[in-house]
Amino acid sequence: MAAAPDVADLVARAREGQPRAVARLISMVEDAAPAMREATAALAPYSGRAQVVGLTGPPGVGKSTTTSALVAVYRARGLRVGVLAVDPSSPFSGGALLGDRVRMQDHATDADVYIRSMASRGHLGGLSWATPQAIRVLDAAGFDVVLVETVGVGQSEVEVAGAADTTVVLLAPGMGDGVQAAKAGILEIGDVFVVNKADRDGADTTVRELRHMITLGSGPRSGPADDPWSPAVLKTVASTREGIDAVVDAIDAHRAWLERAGQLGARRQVRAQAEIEAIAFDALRARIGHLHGDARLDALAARVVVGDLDPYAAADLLVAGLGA
Ligand SMILES: Nc1nc2c(ncn2[C@@H]2O[C@H](COP(=O)(O)OP(=O)(O)O)[C@@H](O)[C@H]2O)c(=O)[nH]1
Ligand SMILES: [Mg+2]
Repeated sequence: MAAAPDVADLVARAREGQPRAVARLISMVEDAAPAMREATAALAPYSGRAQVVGLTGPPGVGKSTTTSALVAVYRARGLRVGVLAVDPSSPFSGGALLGDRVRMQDHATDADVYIRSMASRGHLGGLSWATPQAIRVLDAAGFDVVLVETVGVGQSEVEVAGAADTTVVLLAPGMGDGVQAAKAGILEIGDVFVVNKADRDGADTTVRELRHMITLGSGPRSGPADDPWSPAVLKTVASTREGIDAVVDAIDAHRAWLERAGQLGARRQVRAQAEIEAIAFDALRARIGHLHGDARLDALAARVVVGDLDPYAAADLLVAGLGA
């Protein structure tokens, strides 16, 4: 077993930009290590500075290629970039993540870029709990931009939208036209839309359909009525980095709007609420889990068996007793 980490030292070294300290802290997040609580407290004063950008979309659309291209643009603009590639669908790092590593190789020797594949390892609370914590580590470590790549599978794109200041939704011609996107609920979460693989046929059709769908509906993320955000729809060829500068400009424009329209604080408030809730649920689940074999649970069960108490009332008594 590894020795209990010296958390203060670890946080200090992460803040100096030492990649091994950053890696250790993120591993603690993934493993839900007991020392994470202390680490989170030590990191808290340094968080809230990074620009957090989520990238989501169907598998194979070019998220990793785009992420790598975005890193190049941010580096050219003198910014330090942290990348989290979160794959909730595979608890064991599989081929997809290996592929990501190859695509990210361009930046492997750059000390101002930190790239990490993260699995949620199926612990309770899963992605919702681990991702914001890992973002906090990178934020406190002084990365100016944190890019979070998530495979668009069901719940995960909604979660990445919750964790990010700006969410970039990627589609490709033929695989995710406007109608499909609307069905998948992806229109509501996108602040910037990118039609990647614009070197293929049908890109203009997809762009047109997306623009149409966006003008039809304005979701809760569009902000105040007198200063709404209308999402940009851009075309890229990530593999040649074509159009990627414009994506960074659109992300920056969105960030400026978030600040101007008072939305940044609002989003972060929602994010913090979700984080607190996830941690609290985890704690509650753990406490209820520990009640198996507990005398209180035994006593309540005995009363339910004989019909002296119904299970709802018993559960109420159990929950009320948790505070004690
Ligand atoms: N033709 C074309 N292929 C691309 C483009 N961007 C990415 N690809 C390729 O699409 C495949 C999937 O890309 P990847 O970034 O791993 O997608 P992800 O699953 O969304 O992360 C890879 O073979 C990429 O080389 C593009 O703009 N045009
Ligand atoms: Mg990928």
